[in-house]
Amino acid sequence: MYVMILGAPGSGKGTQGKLLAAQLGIPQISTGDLLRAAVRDGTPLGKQAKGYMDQGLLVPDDIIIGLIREILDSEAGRGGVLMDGFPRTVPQAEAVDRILAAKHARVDHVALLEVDEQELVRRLLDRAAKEGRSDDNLQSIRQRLRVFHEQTAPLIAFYDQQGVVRRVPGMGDIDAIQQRLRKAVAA
Ligand code: B4P
Repeated sequence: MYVMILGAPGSGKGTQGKLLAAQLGIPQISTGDLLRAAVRDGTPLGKQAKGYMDQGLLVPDDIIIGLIREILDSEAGRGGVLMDGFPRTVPQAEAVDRILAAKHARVDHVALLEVDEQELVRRLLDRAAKEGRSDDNLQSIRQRLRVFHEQTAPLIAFYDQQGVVRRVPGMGDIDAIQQRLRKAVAA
């Protein structure tokens, strides 16, 4: 099963993705986590990505598509994957469709977490106070929200055409949201 979690920064993609992947018994892949690990390890990928991430911009598509292709072609990606934070642009979504089609597979579900903008900012500032992530400052958060509306929101129409979007209210208690998400991808 190939499942994507789509949502604005702070919508709970990482939080919910981990729980859902464990329940479905498939690996969870977060492009954000992979990029942060690369930055931490000072790899060539991390050096390329850091400037974009700190400014709240997307890392260029060719870099991200190469990263995802490697995972989907590996043993770990063979039986299905839950992706959070990917895809984020229409070219990324088109690329994953091509990669999966070559394996006679397709995207099964795209869960869209819907959260009010005020709550998104509150969560990210709260995380900034707790974890000090370098892109969780007000300027970068505003930029990430702009990028979401301009570059990622068009994916909703892209996947609506495939009939795979499951809209999930993402406000409230983490466990309650998880229950809604499980129901949505089981439908
Ligand atoms: P990500 O790591 O994906 O970060 P994000 O969109 O900001 O959301 P995140 O996953 O952290 O937040 P979440 O909603 O889980 O990306 C970071 C950067 O990497 C991007 O800006 C970009 O530069 C780059 N990147 C990543 N993927 C890319 C791609 N495909 N293409 C190009 N560039 C890419 O949760 C946020 C907080 O809310 C957490 O602290 C959590 O504890 C809290 N929370 C969650 N649910 C809650 C709830 N119900 N109630 C209260 N708090 C909650």
